[in-house]
Amino acid sequence: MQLWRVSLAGLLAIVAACLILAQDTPSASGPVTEIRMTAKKYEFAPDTVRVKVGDRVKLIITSLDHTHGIKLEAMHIDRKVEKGETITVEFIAGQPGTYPFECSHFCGLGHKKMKGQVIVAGD
Ligand SMILES: [Cu+2]
Repeated sequence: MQLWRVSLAGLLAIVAACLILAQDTPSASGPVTEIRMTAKKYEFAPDTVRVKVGDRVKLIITSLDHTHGIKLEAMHIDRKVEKGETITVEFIAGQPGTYPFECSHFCGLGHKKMKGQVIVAGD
């Protein structure tokens, strides 16, 4: 009987710990938002991506004409997209705000203008 109580207490402690951990990362179980995007000289299409706080965002990016890159600094993303290839980058929309991204691989005269933004809306 005593042993049963000890193990029950242990079980409750584990459950409590799991709940606390789960609260720390509520967004990890949020819905996945998939957004397809193309990159070409000198634009991302769409160039504005709207998501909600807590979304797990999957950007599926295809480069149509040249090697480009996507640098989304706030999410610690900087990836190259080779011509004709498709990459997937994922992040969790943790905080409301507007987060700019840009092409991070020199692609020509308009490279500096090749930009976009992720807008994370609050509840
Ligand atoms: Cu570029």
